[in-house]
Amino acid sequence: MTELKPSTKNKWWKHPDVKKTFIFWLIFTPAIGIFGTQFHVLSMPDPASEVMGGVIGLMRLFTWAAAPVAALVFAICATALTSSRHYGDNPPADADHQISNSPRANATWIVVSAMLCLFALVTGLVVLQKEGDALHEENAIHVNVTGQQWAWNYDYADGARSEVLYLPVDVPVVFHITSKDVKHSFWIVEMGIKMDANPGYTTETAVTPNKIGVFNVRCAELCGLLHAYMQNKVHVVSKADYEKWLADRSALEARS
Ligand SMILES: [Cu+2]
Repeated sequence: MTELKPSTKNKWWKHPDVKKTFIFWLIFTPAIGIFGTQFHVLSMPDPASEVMGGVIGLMRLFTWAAAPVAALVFAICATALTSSRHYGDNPPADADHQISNSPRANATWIVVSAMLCLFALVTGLVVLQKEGDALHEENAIHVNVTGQQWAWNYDYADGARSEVLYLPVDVPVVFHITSKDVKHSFWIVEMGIKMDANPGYTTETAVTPNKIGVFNVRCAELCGLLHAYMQNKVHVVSKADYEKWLADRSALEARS
């Protein structure tokens, strides 16, 4: 193998392939970031709670944080695919630009990946905290949620049971969740909350719906044959409509 002059050997960044990779990286980073964040908007529902707004914001932030890393992998691939080939058994004269076994490169990558993990952890916990906030609201409505193969039932504080979830807008609601048979997961898609429903145990989650409309409740834990159909709707209505629904429902139950 041809030895390189020490001055050239140390300046690996002057290698044409490294420069090419850098240019690819400069192009790919914003491309992945922009495409990724637009893709999230297309695939995620319009938020119906502050928590979901936070989740979508987090997905965008993580996409931008991951874009330079993904872009580096793609840039190296693109350089490898577009650089001139080398044939023969011997390595090319300039092959000594590898950075494997470089303590500095290892240390840099460990520090960068640790910082990225820490960033993801801290920003994730901040959004999770928002979900926790509604748990401690004094004016919150409490609803017991029971999952069973393959339906959700809702018990309100007044003892009445409903197969449809009605909630007033802008009022915090605490869900006490359990299961009658196997593990399920209570998921209100547009509100960004999801919590396991375990038999013999009650879990809690809370949210404040901030948009009037009809949203999806699904099971997010594979729970048997009809798991995919274990879904119903949550109706978020004005406070007046909610009171009316409660009164109508009580009247219906009194008659039956
Ligand atoms: Cu399920």
